[in-house]
Amino acid sequence: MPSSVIEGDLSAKGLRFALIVGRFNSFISERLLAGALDALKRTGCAEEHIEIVRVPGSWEMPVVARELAKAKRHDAIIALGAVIRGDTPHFDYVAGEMARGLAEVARETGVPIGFGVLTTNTVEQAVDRAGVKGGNKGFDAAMTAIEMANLMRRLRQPSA
Ligand code: INI
Repeated sequence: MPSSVIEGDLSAKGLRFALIVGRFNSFISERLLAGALDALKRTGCAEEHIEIVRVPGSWEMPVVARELAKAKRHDAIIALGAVIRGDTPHFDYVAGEMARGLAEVARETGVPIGFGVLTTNTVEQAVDRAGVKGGNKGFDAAMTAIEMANLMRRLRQPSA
């Protein structure tokens, strides 16, 4: 039997969040934002503890996440957007650097980042994951950010 199990709970009470939202493909990212806000509200996050930062597209997310994370004003960040494959290799550069950059910021700063940026082959796949058949990945990313924010708090307690 393990002597202790450390995990984060799903209460957002008293936690602060920054939501980075891409304007590109905004018909998707606004649905993801609605899902994330729903999760935060339903888990007890106060409205004044939610900051929304809009960026032009997913490419811009890592630099903004880094600035926010370094300021240490939030317990977690949630990135919300959609990169949808087109006819050129552009998708690979935007999606790859966005994902790599966000992961790097979280590791470098210790501020968890909920990954709610869709990377899909088609518009239909994105729609499905923004509140239709595949649930709402913005909601899911917010729930993960809540759990991670609580987990990081616990890990930083001397008695954890
Ligand atoms: N940004 C996205 O968030 N999603 C996309 O699908 C996308 N595509 O396909 O081009 C996209 N491009 C814009 C990019 O994120 C930057 O905002 C732009 O290149 C200016 O730096």
